Amino acid sequence: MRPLIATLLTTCLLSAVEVADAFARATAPTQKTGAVFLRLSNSSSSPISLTSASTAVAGTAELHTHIREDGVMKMRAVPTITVPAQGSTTLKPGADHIMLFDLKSPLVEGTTLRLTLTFSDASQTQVEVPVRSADATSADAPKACCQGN
Ligand SMILES: [Cu+2]
Repeated sequence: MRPLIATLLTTCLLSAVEVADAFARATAPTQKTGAVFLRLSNSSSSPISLTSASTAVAGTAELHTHIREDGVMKMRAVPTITVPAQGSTTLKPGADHIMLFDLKSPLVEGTTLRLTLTFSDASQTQVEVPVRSADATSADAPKACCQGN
């Protein structure tokens, strides 16, 4: 067994799911809901599901997806979001996302929020989530071009 894998196995509290490219969208002062997007990569040989999320900045956090119903895109709460074995799942605008309800204060662009993710293997991961603009579509810092996309 190669040394890197041996190291990972000995630190067994580490989740097999790695989080990347997390971002939240800035919210208006009166807005009580927000959304977080990120990519989950599963390095293990079995599927692992994201089962819950929580953050101090919101009363509750739900796992959501978008479905098309009668030609209209609607949001639905889902119990879990599965990350395939040796694969990845991307939570992105218009698809799966983490929905924040009952925001304690607006999400301000340029700040960060701390999110705790719990997985079906009982592991937990804390993520520092940067807040991007209200219409951000990726974790990248905003570009001057691309208005109206
Ligand atoms: Cu939602």
